Amino acid sequence: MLGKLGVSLREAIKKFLGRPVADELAVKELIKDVQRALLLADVNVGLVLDISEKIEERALKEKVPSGLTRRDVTLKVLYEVLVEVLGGERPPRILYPTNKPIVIMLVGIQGSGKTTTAAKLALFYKKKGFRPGLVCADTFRPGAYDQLKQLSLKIGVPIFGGVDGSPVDIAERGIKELKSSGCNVIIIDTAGRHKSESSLMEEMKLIAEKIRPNEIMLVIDATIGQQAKVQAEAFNNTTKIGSIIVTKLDGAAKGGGALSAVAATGAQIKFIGVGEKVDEFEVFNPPSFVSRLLGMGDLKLLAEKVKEASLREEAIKSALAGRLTLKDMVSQIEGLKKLGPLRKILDMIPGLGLNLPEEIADVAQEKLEKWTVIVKSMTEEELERPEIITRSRIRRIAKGSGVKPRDVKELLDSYEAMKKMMKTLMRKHKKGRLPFPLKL
Ligand SMILES: Nc1nc2c(ncn2[C@@H]2O[C@H](COP(=O)(O)OP(=O)(O)OP(=O)(O)O)[C@@H](O)[C@H]2O)c(=O)[nH]1
Ligand SMILES: [Mg+2]
Repeated sequence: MLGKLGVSLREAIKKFLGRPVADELAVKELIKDVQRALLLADVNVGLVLDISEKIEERALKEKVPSGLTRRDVTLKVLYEVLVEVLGGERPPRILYPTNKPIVIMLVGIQGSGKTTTAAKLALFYKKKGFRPGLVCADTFRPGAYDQLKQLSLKIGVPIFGGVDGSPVDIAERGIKELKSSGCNVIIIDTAGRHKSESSLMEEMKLIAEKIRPNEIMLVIDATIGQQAKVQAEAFNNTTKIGSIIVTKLDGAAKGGGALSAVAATGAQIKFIGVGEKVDEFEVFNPPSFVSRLLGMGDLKLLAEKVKEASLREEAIKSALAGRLTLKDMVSQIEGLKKLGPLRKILDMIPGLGLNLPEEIADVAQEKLEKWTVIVKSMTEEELERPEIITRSRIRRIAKGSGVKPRDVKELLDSYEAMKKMMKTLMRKHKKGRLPFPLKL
């Protein structure tokens, strides 16, 4: 997939990894190689400059969390910037039928791959357990029906078409017939008589008004590179229920240009075609796409590791730096819990020899929620100096927050335990016995 672009990006990374240190020079060289690869793949020059700037800025400035290297951070940045360029982390929202059948209409200029894609899409839904049906509303090209019929036989999906009438008539009849025979995903293949996007959009609007599909998918041929932008833009401005399928990405020298240009318009790419066969088709998910492109399946993992490591550092530092108040504790635990069990985090600091009190390490989510409410029922004074909280105050706080007095007591006990632990940690730090650098 994206043969050449992938190869040159992977070579750039290999070269970068082969450098003795990931210094400014190495990062700049990597960026140059990435630029070259992207430009060759027909990615827009402005976009390439934008990408380069972002990588340079972030790769050299972002903090390197302990346990990781500048190299890790640079690769993470490269991965993240490319994912962003292709549409971001969020997976595409594929439309599925609920209790009502859905109708999907495919449009696109001549030869873009609509008919092939109609069958691919039908197979995709069939594999997911739905009951797709195909409609051939292409009355323009002789043999259009036969082509789709052949494909439908191959994948074992019912088809409607090959009858007289206007495309709209055929589509309407097809939808009705397939629905009544139990299909719940109806895919309409239309004619691609258009060479330009403007006439295509006109006709698309006309047909769509009549048959009211749930989704219109524009099929774009990746071999046109960044020119895909014009089509995607016109399409995006014409319909609100549109998404995009980019075909022929297998070996398309300009595929990178096509994908990035489409993504830049804000249109959503939902699927890609990666071969002539009916199963050479996939959901377009930028994170996994970029990981494969860069030949590093675990780049997403690395990105998460880097993020987590710096969060962890922050959390520990702020817990140690500030005098821990009761209010802080609850939010601290909340924050730390997001990083996994607290104990595991502190265990990661080698040689600390710290035993976290059980009751804090294992604070359950419900308890944490309870504590959050309890803290809100306390006065500022109580929060600052918990030692003034007498039994009668405990009863009042419990009442105010709708919990039992023993819940309030438990929070106070946990707070004492945590404070003690922090003191031990601080003592170790002052004696210079903390194995990690800490700027307090
Ligand atoms: N390599 C490759 N070829 C593809 C892909 N998708 C479609 N094709 C080929 O592209 C050619 C055109 O595909 P069609 O599906 O007939 O395109 P169309 O948009 O229906 O064409 P018209 O109906 O004439 O507008 C065929 O030879 C397909 O096999 C793909 O993802 N990869
Ligand atoms: Mg066709």
